[in-house]
Amino acid sequence: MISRRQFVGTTALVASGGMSTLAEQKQAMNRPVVISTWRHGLAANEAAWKILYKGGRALDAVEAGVCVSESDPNVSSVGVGGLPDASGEVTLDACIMGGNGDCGSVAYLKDIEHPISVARMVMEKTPHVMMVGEGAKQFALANGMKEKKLLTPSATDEWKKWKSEHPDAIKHREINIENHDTIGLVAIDAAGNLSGACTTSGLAWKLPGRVGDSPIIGAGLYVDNEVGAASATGVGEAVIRAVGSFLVVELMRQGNSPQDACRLATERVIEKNPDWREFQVGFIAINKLGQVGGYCIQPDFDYAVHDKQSGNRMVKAPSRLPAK
Ligand code: SD4
Repeated sequence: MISRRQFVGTTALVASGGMSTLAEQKQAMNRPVVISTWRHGLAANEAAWKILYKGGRALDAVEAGVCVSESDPNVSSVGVGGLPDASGEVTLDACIMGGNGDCGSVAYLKDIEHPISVARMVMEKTPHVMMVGEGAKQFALANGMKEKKLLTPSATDEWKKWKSEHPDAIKHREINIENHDTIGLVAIDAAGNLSGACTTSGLAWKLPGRVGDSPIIGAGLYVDNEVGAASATGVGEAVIRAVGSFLVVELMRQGNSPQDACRLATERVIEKNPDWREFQVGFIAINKLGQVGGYCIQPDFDYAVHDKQSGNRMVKAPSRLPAK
């Protein structure tokens, strides 16, 4: 029997897609689909697609996808290539979520290449949702992860340069608006199950101990199997104030398309952050039909989409501010 929640979700989707019958809705379904933030999302999508096109689970696909970015030394906001905090230490944040409220998260994690896999272990092997710092690291090591030095030579050079130019004051928002290419990746599999993953080294030169939106369920990532999934990129403090990804999913539940939900959530971020013109926030979203969307404040955000019809490609997100 269809639950009231399922009925409401389905009705909203039919309304948002302009479809009148469930048969029409089924025909319009685009599954599987994976989408992810920024250009490095293309490689992440490839890895996720290898699992999705064979009928694999969205949860496995999202983890495999973002692991590619975490291992890439050229991606300077995620994993091994991540830029450090103000003291020169790389600290990582990540979370993962399945469609039924199942989620796990790690924050302020050091010396581990794949925080997303630790987040998944928190979800699957503990009664907890979130682990941080040394406790999270010891948990990872006890569960088979290897310790690894994360600061690359080029990240060290960049940090030294920044340090010499900013010997005293740390104003992290001012100095970090260029550094925002966290990977958020959300997918729907052939069976119609949704999952998402989000992983980052956070804002470069952040105050030691700072944690952003990316490992916070509801802020950097949210998934509801009956509605859709969303992830955020950009200045985490601004996203947290609006509980951004949860808001995108709730806006889809109310009948908005993924595109409109991302736009409306960005408007909420703008309302909650008077200095919104000074920084970037972007959202991506996917709904139960496999429709996707994205929206951002500054006009420089694009996301990668991989589906059967069109393969893997970049899509430029519409922005609140026009190109300069
Ligand atoms: C954070 N949202 O830690 C992250 C930063 C980032 O794309 O790069 N996002 O605030």
